Amino acid sequence: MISDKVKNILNEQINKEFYSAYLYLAMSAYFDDMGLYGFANWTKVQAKEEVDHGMIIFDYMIDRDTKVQLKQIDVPDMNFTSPLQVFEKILDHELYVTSSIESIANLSMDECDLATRNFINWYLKEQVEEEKNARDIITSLKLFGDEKASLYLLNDELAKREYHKHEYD
Ligand code: OFO
Repeated sequence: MISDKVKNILNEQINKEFYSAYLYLAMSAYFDDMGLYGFANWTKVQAKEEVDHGMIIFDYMIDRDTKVQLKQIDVPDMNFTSPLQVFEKILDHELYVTSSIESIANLSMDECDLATRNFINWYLKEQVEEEKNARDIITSLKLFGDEKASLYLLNDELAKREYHKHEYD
């Protein structure tokens, strides 16, 4: 049985994952507008993965016979000024999500909910990858971002990202 505290924090996390999808979609639209279609692709694929993250928690709550409460999704700030600024926002956002996943891990331990503690490990691992992806792109943008030819090459690289449904394993 999931406690009320764990139920609430999981419901909040579903909302954060769907907000993340919204945020990445807003970024994708910005890049598309600039003609940076590879960047637009990368952020759109990420948006789809965020929906998967939300759905995995949704399914877990259903499996545990726990009430899902959907909350309003905030509108993301769409004032983007450059590819580097967008990826810095992504890193900040993912650091925030990591800390909220860590809060779930800590709360599930406090509540002796070992199933949720075990479940959330997948997200802890996922966050390491998401932070690294953002950091790597920031590094490239800082090194070469001012040169049009390099931005074009990076855009080409990001165009290769393909969406694969994120499954919980
Ligand atoms: Fe769901 O990991 Fe990004 O936000």
